[in-house]
Amino acid sequence: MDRFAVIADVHGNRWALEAVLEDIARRGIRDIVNAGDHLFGPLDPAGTADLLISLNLPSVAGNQDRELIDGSPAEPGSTRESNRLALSENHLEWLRALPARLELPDRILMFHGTPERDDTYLLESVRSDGRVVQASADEIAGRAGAMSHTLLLCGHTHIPRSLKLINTQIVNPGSVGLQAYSDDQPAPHVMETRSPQARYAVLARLEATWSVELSAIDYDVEAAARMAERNLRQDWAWRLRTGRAIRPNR
Ligand SMILES: [Mn+2]
Repeated sequence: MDRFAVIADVHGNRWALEAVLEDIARRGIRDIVNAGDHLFGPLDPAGTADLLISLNLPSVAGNQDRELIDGSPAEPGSTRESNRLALSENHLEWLRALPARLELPDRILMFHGTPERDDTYLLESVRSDGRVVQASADEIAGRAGAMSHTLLLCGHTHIPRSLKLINTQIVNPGSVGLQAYSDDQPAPHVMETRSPQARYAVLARLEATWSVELSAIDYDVEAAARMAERNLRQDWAWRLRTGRAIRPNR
């Protein structure tokens, strides 16, 4: 794996995934790894699952993949319920088989949030007032644990970032399928790239180090946004079209 692409947080956006795969192929890159949260959302979970299963990429599970396969009942009318209804047993089997962490050749470790938790941010911190800030080196080191890998690959925040801490390169490629969201844990906050483009990363080995390219590409945003609208999710449609989490009051 001297040159490969990293994708994450596809969130059922098959249109964005297809565009990213095309861009990766256009560049002659054959190896791709996937850091999780593959299907969750009001778009095309089954079509996305079919495509990802056919690709057979080294992949880990995200927190919202876990929510689709845990045994707890889904709230009627929730995304979780509609996704479970849309997915076949084959799709769910595929999700169940995904590991939380994956060791890749040459001391590369991939996970969704942090090595220990799929629902914790690694490179960002949410302050108690809801401000999202870049995590300090101490915070990142505390969450990452022993930094014995040359490369850590994560997702979950949907914010593309790359940084080097001591001897470890840490890369979050950003989200293929959803450029903005809001969450109420650990405090109410928003995450947003403020651009509708799909994100992924290309990594290339340069002797003992890695060069990292964070890519942003166009895709058929309208097709995805119209699907969100068809599923009565105006919030998702706005986020897909703008890369912003909250629609301003008019
Ligand atoms: Mn996630």
